[in-house]
Amino acid sequence: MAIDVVIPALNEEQSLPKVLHALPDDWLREVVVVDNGSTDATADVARQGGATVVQELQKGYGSACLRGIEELRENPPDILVFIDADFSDYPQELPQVVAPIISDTIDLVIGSRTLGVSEPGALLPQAVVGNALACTILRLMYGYRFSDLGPFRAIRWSALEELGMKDRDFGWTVEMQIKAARYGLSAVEVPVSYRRRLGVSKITGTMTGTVKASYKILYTLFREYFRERKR
Ligand SMILES: Nc1nc2c(ncn2[C@@H]2O[C@H](COP(=O)(O)OP(=O)(O)OP(=O)(O)O)[C@@H](O)[C@H]2O)c(=O)[nH]1
Ligand SMILES: [Mg+2]
Repeated sequence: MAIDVVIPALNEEQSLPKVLHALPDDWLREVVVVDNGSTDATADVARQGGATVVQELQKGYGSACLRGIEELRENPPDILVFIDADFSDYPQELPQVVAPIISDTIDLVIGSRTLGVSEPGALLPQAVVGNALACTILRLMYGYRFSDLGPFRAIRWSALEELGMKDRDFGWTVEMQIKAARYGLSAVEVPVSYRRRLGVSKITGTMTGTVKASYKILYTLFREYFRERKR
C-alpha cells in the first residue's frame, strides 16, 4: 500500500528537520510539507529533508491540510497520514498508526495521546479539557468513542474523499472525526506518545489560539450534527 504524509507547517524550522528525520522512510512514498506563509527557513529545511514543499497562502491548519490533499490527488496514496511539524509526536510510531488500515478494514485511525504516554506539560490543560469535552459530545451524538482529537492520524484515501473535508482552520481534526461518525466509517484509536513541542506554539499554547480553537471545535460539532438531523 502506498502511504503518503502531509505536514502542515508554520514557522517550524527548528522542529521540522527532526520530524522528517524520524519518519520511517521505508514505509513512505511521499512526504508533503505545506508551508503556510512561514517567515523562517521552514520551506528550505523541508526540501533539505527530502519533502515535497507546497505553499498555501491562506492561513490556517485546515487550509494547509486541504492543500496537501490537493497536491496528492492526481496520484493518490492508499493511506494518508497527518502529523504536526512541531515534533510533539513521535514520527517513528507511524507503523502503529497505519497498522489497523493495512491489516484490517479500518478507515480512520486516531493517534490518541490520552491512551499513550505524554511527557509532563506536553498536553496543556486546556487541550486535555477541550478534547475530553469534544469527545464526550461526539459520543453522546453518535456513540463513537474517541479519547482525543490528536493531530497524528491516518485515513484511507477513499474514505477521506468520501468525507469531503472543508474546514480551513481549527475545526479540521474534529470535522474529520464527526464526519467519520456521520458517514459510518470504521474508526479506531491507537496510543501515541507525546512530548513538549520545540519552537513557538501557534494554537493551544496561546490565549487567542485556545479561544478560537475551542469555539470552532464546538461550533463544528453542532453544525454537523444539526445538518445531519435536517436531512
Ligand atoms: N499550515 C499551517 N500550519 C499551522 C498553522 N497554525 C499552526 N500550524 C501548524 O500546525 C501544527 C500545530 O500547531 P501548534 O502550534 O503545535 O498547536 P498545538 O499543537 O495546538 O499547540 P502546542 O501545544 O503549543 O503544540 C504545527 O505543525 C504548526 O506549525 C497555520 O495557520 N497554518
Ligand atoms: Mg503542537
